[in-house]
This record gives sequence, structure tokens and C-alpha cells, in this order.
Amino acid sequence: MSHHAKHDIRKISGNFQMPGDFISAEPYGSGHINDTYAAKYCQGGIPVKYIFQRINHNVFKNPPALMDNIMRVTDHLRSKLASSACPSRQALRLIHSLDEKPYCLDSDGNYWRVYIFIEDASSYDVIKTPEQAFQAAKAFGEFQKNLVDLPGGRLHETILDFHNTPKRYEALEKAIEKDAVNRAASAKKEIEFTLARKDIAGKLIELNKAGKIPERITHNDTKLNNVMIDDKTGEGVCVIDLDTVMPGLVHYDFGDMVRTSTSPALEDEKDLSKVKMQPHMFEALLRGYISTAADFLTPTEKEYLPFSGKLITLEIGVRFLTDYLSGDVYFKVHRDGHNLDRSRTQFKLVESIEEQEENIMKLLHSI
Ligand code: ADP
Ligand code: GN1
Ligand code: MG
Repeated sequence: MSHHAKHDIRKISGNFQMPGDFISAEPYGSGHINDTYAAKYCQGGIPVKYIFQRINHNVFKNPPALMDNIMRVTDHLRSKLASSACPSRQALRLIHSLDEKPYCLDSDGNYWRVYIFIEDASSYDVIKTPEQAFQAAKAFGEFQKNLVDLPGGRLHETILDFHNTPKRYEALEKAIEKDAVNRAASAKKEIEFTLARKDIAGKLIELNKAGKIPERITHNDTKLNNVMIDDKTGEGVCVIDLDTVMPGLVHYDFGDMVRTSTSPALEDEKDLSKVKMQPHMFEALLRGYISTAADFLTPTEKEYLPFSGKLITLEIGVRFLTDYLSGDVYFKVHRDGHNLDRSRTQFKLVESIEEQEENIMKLLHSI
């Protein structure tokens, strides 16, 4: 990554119960929301790494509540994993602050947290093999499964209406009307594309309201690079990026897996001819997900898995387009028109899913 470190991680680390001596820290990863750094420490001559993150409080309005969710979720996952048949699976582990909190608030008003670095594993921005798709989906399915019996009441909603697609459309329509930075004319085709599909936006929410699909605890941001894949075994070792773990529908998670793990192209690929839903990747996702989620999924939940890929891809496309029209105020951007490019890949993928809808329904019914 080319951006320079904006924060003094050495100073921030002084607020945490860090074992060892600070060596250095660098910006890390390709997330669109938080500021992430990998920091090197020396512990009795042994090099050890940690992840420092500044929580984006523009996006997450209540960081202490968010961290309360993450503590509950990671503690519960750890107790489940300790007794599971899969010893390689891990849960994220937080380092506490000097005053025993899972985060610290610095003098600039920023919330920071520190995770132990997951070693010998990688996160991928683009899918490479069907095995990766299978393992990622298996890990996210197991994540949902392990949270079915989370004690302690409903989790905080860290972002209200996060996957409320009709509300995402409302925001888009407001941004089109306002046209704050005069970009609507340059996105005419994309605006038309989204508005032509508005009728499907409320489908999952309606099914939930009608009692046909249940609320569960979901991750809500299951992009491929939010699961660490073991470098040696190829297995999903740890689900990460837990900021949006909250009540949701399983379709939000499966849909975002389809969005990020079936196309061979980057999310911001400019050559749209590379963007497509590959049925063998879809099948690998489905098999991986069902291998762990079958225990709790209802027939109706299963039936809407293919639809979720289309809806969630459309929804994220709507969000990228809204942010483009609003002047790039939400997602980090690294070039002009970045959010517009991102929205275009989403819409191309939606088209590709639409063309193959019948086939993927057949596939679902054959599994
Ligand atoms: P964002 O919300 O900005 O996407 P993430 O929590 O996903 O932030 O972190 C960004 C990237 O940092 C991840 O994609 C992953 O590559 C890396 N990362 C995050 N946590 C860890 C960890 N505990 N160990 C190793 N790498 C991590
Ligand atoms: C953001 O945090 P990150 O980069 O994993 C976003 C997701 C989008 C994704 C699109 C809190 O995810 O909802 O699907 O970008 N996270 C938030 O790449 O808005
Ligand atoms: Mg992430």
C-alpha cells in the first residue's frame, strides 16, 4: 500500500498491555473502512506481530457498544472452538488497554483496538481456486452456527439498517436528487440500471416480516478478504472484521460471499469483460456453506441463497454509486471515479447472475 502512516502507533501502543518492545508499524491490508496497521514487537528476542486498528467512528457511531459485541462474540467462539473437532480454527483475540478495556480512546478522540496477528495465513482480494471458495464459505457457515446460542441477549446494531436494501435505494435517490458534486450525468447508465431493479430490493425483509425467514446472528460483511486462509492447509482459520456482527439474515452473508468469491476480477476492475459469476465457484460456495450451515438452515432460507447473491451485489453497487454521487464520503478511495468503477463491477456481476439464475437454482436443488 502506498499511503503513509497517519498515526503514531508507538505512542498508541503505550495505552495497551503489550508484551515486548515496539519495533515498527506499517499500514496494512485493503479494507475500505478502518485504519489498519501491522506492528512488529520483540519478545525476548522473538519477533511477534499485532494488528492495530483505528475504528472509523464516522461509520460506527458507538465504538464501545461495537467492542462489547466483539468481546461477547469472540469469547463465545473461543469456548466453542476449544471443544470442536477443528483445532486449527481460531477466534480473534484482543489485547486489553492499561485500564482493562478491549479498546482505548486517544487524545484525538480516536478509538483503537489491538488484535493478535494471525500468522501463517492470508486474506485474498480475489478468489483463486474453488477450494478457497469452499473453505471461506465453510468458515462463515461455521461462524453463524457457533453463534446460534450466543448468550446475553440481542447484539447491538452497530449500523442501523445496514442491509436494508430499500433504505439503501432511498439514500441513492436522495443523492441523485441532490447531485452534490455534479456527478449524476456521468453515471446515467448506472443510475438507470439500479432503478430498473428496485422491485427486488425489499424481498428478503418482506420474507422476514412475514415470519418466513428468521433473524439470526450474522457477520454481514463476508467479503473474501474477511476470512484468513491457512497458508499450508488452505483451510479458513479465522473469520475477521467483526464490526458488523449483529442481528441479520443468513442471506446477507451468503450473498456477499457470492459477490466477492465467484468473479475472477477485483472489486474495482476496469475491464468489465473480466467480471462474471463463475458457476463452479458458486457451487463450491454452496457446498462449503451447506457443509456447516445445514444444521440450522430452514428450507426457505436455503431456497433464497441464489437470490441473495444478486440482491447483495446490487445493494453494494447501490452503496458505491451513492458514495460516488455524494463525493466519496464513506468508502476509502484511491483514484478518481473509484466508487463509480466499483459500482460498475457490481452491476456487471448482477447481470451475469441474472443470466444464470435458472442454472444456479437447478444446482441448489441438486445438492
Ligand atoms: P476493514 O474493516 O477496514 O476491512 P479489517 O478488520 O478487515 O478492516 O482488516 C483489514 C485487513 O487486515 C484484513 O483484510 C486482513 O488482511 C488484515 N487483518 C485484520 N486482522 C488481522 C489479524 N488479526 N491478523 C492478521 N491480519 C489481519
Ligand atoms: C466495506 O470493511 P470492509 O472493507 O471489509 C463495507 C462493506 C462493503 C465492502 C465493499 C462497514 O467492507 O459493507 O460490502 O466495504 N463495510 C462497512 O467492499 O460498510
Ligand atoms: Mg475487512
